[in-house]
Amino acid sequence: MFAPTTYNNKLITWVYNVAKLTQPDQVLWLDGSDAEYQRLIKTLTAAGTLQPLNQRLRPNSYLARSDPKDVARVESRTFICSKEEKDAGPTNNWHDPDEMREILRDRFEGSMRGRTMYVVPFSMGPVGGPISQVGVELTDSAYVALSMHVMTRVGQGALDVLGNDGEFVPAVHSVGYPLRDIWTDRRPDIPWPCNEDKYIVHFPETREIWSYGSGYGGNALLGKKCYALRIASVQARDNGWMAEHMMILKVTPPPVKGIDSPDGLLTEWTQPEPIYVAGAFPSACGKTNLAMIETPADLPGWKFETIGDDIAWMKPGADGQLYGINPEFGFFGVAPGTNYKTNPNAMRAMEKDTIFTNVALTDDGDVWWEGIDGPHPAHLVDWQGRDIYWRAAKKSYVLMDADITPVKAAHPNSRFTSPTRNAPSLAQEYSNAPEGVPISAILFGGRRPSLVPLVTESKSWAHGVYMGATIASEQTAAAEGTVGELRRDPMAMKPFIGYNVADYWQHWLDMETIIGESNLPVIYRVNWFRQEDGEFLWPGFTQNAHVLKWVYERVTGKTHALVTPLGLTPLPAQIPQADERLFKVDVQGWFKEHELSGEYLRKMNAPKALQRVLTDDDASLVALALHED
Ligand code: GTP
Ligand code: SPV
Ligand code: MN
Repeated sequence: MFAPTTYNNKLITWVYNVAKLTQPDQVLWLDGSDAEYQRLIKTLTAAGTLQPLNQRLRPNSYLARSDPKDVARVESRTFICSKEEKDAGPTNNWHDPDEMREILRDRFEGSMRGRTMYVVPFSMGPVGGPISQVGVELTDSAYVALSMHVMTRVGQGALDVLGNDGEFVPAVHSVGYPLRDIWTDRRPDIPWPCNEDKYIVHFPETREIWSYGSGYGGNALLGKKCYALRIASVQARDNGWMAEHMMILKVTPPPVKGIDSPDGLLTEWTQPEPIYVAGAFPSACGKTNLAMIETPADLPGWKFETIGDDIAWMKPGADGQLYGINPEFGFFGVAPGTNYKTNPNAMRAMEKDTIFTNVALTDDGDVWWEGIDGPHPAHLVDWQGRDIYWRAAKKSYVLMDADITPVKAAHPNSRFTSPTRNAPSLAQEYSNAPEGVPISAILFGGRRPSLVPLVTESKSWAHGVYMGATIASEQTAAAEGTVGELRRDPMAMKPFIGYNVADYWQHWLDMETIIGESNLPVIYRVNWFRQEDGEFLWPGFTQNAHVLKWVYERVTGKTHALVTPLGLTPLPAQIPQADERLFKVDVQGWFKEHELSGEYLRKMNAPKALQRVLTDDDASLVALALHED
């Protein structure tokens, strides 16, 4: 058994105190080794939480089915417990920290009885890297411990970085399903223990996380949204950097022909420098797809490589540029809709070493979901473990109950958990540039069926911040709520800003002076989702590479752009693949949009600078409207 080597008093005392409160049967420190990973798998298969998949088709891969009531992040049960309510702001649920500590004491008292408490020391970012940080999660879920193994860098390395008195973010997690009462009366465990009562709690001032009642995703893998976004966004504000819900992508153009040699026989080719693009899109709106984009057939020679798919930590470097890392070690990606056409790199990443959660199971022991390649198998076991049958006439799987109820085979928020290293598209900088990659452009996108053009370059940093602040997008299945409803999701961070959204926007505005004008990334608003008559106007997926190419040409000063009231857009010849309706400016529609955005910014008490940008945009629109009349 692994005995931790740490003399960090704060850590040891905290582990002791949490164990005293939660009363697990044993405490196990994780070392992050492969042997340990396999031990966790064994524990979980014995408990019925994991089911081995066909090891020939999916080596080292497993299926988990969650409780049907524990399938996504619970934003309504997520709390920011700052001392003052105004510091949580209008986008967060605030609760008084002292009161919350009492509630938590009550919930966590004895909550791990009969279970093992895993101590999971982890590094967000390469171990010891200049932007990296350490956290420790205490969890009574082996599934969470296993998932942390994939998603973060677990083990002694993180403890070594901590040393005797290093700081770490403490994160306590319990599924809230103890197996014993105070007297030793036992109840049997179940495959997906959880509790109806859920609390996902953050104390931003003391940088602590407490999560109770859920075992799913961002609710439970505390390095991800709770730490790397909610707590880190507060640290970032305090220290002049940024923690964002962004993918990072490397874009390399083809070599260009240089001057021919005097004899005319030798052609010299030079390879232009790559650029790095970050992009914020709300949950389940295409970050993973874009991060893993393949070169389309009509852009030979262009290369796109993955740095990260969900989270970016970005700090100004010594040369003034903004450097970004992906602090994660794995992908926790949306399964439905993923196939060898839409995201071949994700498909390859999950060919092995993957934990699938809430997808369907085929008769030959492989996984299946809506939108995967190939025909519909006649029979599947759905994400809830029920037999379902394909009915072509109904274009649906059905249950053979009295009503022949149509059902989804996989849950819309079913996910794959795969190691980052499995992605063939991974850029070498992911592992060999712990100092991060210089970010030249930032994309903001959302699902907008109308109005918003394919791509618009901001007129200034503040204009770009305004573009991010006013992102609206259709609700997806990544959190509870009504799918399809348009909701505001500023910088795709609405559920993840650990403090007041108005202060967050001010921090974004302040980054202009922190980074300095000559090093500022250029901000773009993009929209892959514009529709007409219910059809997407843009094919999206690999075709998004054309937008990336245009962004590359813009930030490297290689091309002009069309000036519009809303910002700069490509000249028609620059993206000939794009239907002109993708760029149509519906003036009346935008007036309405500005009205709503203005209302929203005022309601959020946005910095005046953002409200001014909106007024300027509106004035440009008036000019256009007059011109058109
Ligand atoms: P989180 O992991 O929840 O933060 O989300 P993500 O942003 O990584 O989402 P992901 O890439 O998994 O989004 C997948 C969804 O976006 C699927 O429904 C895809 O079909 C859809 N999608 C991705 N790219 C495109 C695109 O270019 N066009 C269209 N129409 N849909 C897209
Ligand atoms: C998201 O919802 O943005 C995710 C999935 O990336 S989760 O980790 O569950 O938050
Ligand atoms: Mn996400």
